[in-house]
Amino acid sequence: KETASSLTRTAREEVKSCQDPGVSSISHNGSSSDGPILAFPSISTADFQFDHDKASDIIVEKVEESMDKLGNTKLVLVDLTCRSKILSLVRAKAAQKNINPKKFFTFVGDITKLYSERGLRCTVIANAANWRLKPGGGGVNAAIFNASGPDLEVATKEQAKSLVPGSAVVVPLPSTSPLSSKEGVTHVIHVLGPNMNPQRPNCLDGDYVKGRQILQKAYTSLFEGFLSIVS
Ligand code: AR6
Repeated sequence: KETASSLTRTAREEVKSCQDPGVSSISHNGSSSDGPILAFPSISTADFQFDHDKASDIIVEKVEESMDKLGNTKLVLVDLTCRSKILSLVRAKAAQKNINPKKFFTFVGDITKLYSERGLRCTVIANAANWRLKPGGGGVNAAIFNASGPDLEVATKEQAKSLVPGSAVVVPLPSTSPLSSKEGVTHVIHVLGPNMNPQRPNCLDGDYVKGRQILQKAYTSLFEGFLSIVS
């Protein structure tokens, strides 16, 4: 049976063995001289079961398209573990396309604790939402709503009641939310991606022609939403 301390040790060793060098050695230290950072999860690739290889092509393509518009801002793809397949696919494809690693990089961590646990201050975070914009349901959606307290649900309702696949909504986070006070998050952008899971609404039944278009639109809406906040 594993004890709490052996689990902590395992987690520490896992982080150490990651390629992810952490914040201190990569100059993304969140200091005030840095521009705003958008941290985003890989939309649709867990609960919504979208193919990882296809999703990674779209992420890199959409990041590349946004590069010229970023100014002093940065984009960061986040996942919980360094064994994340989507992170390694995206890292490899971004390197192949010579995408500037100072403007776009991957990062291992809980998107709701990036500053407190990993020292990376991201003022804007994206959520892989559901169409009703409801808390719970698992994945990153549950984590973000839990970490925000009730403020996010109230603030979200003021902006939108629902989302169609491929769209995003920018929600200013009240300063009373713990995600704002502890992590420095000012906005959450909810994004609804394509769904390939028959157990979830609007399943595309493996139609990757539609799925691709919707995921492309989702990332376009996300990055445009981010740029509209920071410009
Ligand atoms: N921090 C960073 N990344 C995370 C975290 C976290 N705390 N939690 C999960 N991920 P998913 P989807 C990663 O399933 O496929 C929800 O129930 C995860 O490893 O959250 O778009 C909603 O209500 C994966 O790489 O989103 C919707 O109904 C990525 O986040 C549905 O799931 C997205 O995984 C959306 O499914």
